Amino acid sequence: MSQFVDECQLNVRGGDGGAGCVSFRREGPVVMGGPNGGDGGKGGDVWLVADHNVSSLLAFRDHPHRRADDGVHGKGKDMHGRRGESLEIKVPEGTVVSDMYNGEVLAELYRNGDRFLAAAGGRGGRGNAKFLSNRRREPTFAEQGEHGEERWLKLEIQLMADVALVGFPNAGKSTLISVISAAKPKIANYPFTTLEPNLGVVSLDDDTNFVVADIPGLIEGASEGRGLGHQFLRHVERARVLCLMIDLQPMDGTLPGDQERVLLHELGEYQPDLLERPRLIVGTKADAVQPSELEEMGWQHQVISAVTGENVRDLVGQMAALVHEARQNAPEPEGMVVIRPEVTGAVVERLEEGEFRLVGRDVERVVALNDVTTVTALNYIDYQLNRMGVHKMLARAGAVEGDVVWIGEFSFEYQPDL
Ligand SMILES: Nc1nc2c(ncn2[C@@H]2O[C@H](COP(=O)(O)OP(=O)(O)OP(=O)(O)O)[C@@H](O)[C@H]2O)c(=O)[nH]1
Ligand SMILES: [Mg+2]
Repeated sequence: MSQFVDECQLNVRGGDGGAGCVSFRREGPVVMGGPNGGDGGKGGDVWLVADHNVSSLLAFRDHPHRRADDGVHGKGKDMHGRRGESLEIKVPEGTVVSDMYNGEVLAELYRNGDRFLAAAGGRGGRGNAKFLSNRRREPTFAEQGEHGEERWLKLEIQLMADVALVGFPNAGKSTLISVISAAKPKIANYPFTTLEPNLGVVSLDDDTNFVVADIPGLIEGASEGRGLGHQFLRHVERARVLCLMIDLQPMDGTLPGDQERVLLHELGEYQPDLLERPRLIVGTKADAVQPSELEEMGWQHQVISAVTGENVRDLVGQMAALVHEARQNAPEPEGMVVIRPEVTGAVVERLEEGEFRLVGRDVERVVALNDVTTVTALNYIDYQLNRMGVHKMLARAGAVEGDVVWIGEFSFEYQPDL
């Protein structure tokens, strides 16, 4: 039995964008032709993808860092750098992804194929060919690639039940799950032994496994809040297949037919389409009843004994078949993607006295030049920042002449417009 890790931390990092290139055409007697530096390639993205062949988060425990490839730098002769290859990390179905620091849920990857962009690769830098303009005939700078996004995530598995075991208290639900899966719930001969749903993975062979949920017992009136069943009906709601477990040796003597009627009534009251779900009906504790008693009760359905194992394999086979069919019919996964707002433009932050910081993807990009020491590069930066309204923003934030303004690693002295 493979170890089951249901929570882990994961550090993801998109690839860095490749740098743009500074290069000029050299042809014949022309000493320096036009600029022909190519753009850097975009860094690869990191995606989390739900995959039904992955069953645990174990792989991340020893290797919590995952990184996509960097983009390749641009070259001369207008050659653009190749994109960094994206990384697809397979996670089990039912993985819930949240931000490790603030706990915010970012994505729920429930079904095979659901995907989430965990860390975007950085944009590639533009080569100097892109900076050619009427005013700038010889751009001697290009952009650096942008860094890939990096973040710490918490992954948790919230298994979704394929099959929900639904029955009266004491019907033998926990006993069955303990026999067909590795789940080891408490079993006892009194009602309401199970207070919280237990989940177990049933593995038939390498390719076939499904999740069974042992739900606390349902009683008449559960849909109106009686007993424990009510709050757990929502677990039933998510299951693809229902298995009604009817106690053939009920403590309180409720006839099997009445149990079946009550269970169906409660399910339907809670949510009518639960009655449309594929379902199996099975009598439990077959070892404790005589065939003649079954006949007296008018029992028409199959019977099992979790204690002797009678018909259990057969029941598991039927579950697998219904689950398989239900999976096939399941609507195509929508490929859940969560889009996070991104700080574009610019925001002014006040640091200590006389210092400010400009934050935002766009301003940061403006200064991401390979060579910020050339006059053309500095002119370019000044022109772009002005165009973005940064000077006005700084004035409004109270900047005065000589104050230091930071953008990333780059800094300049503030000069108010004269
Ligand atoms: N003879 C016999 N007894 C069984 C069988 N399955 C379960 N039992 C007994 O029935 C009692 C209740 O079993 P559980 O599996 O705890 O029942 P449950 O449906 O999970 O009950 P709740 O959690 O209270 O809803 C226990 O004493 C079991 O040993 C069976 O196949 N044959
Ligand atoms: Mg139980």
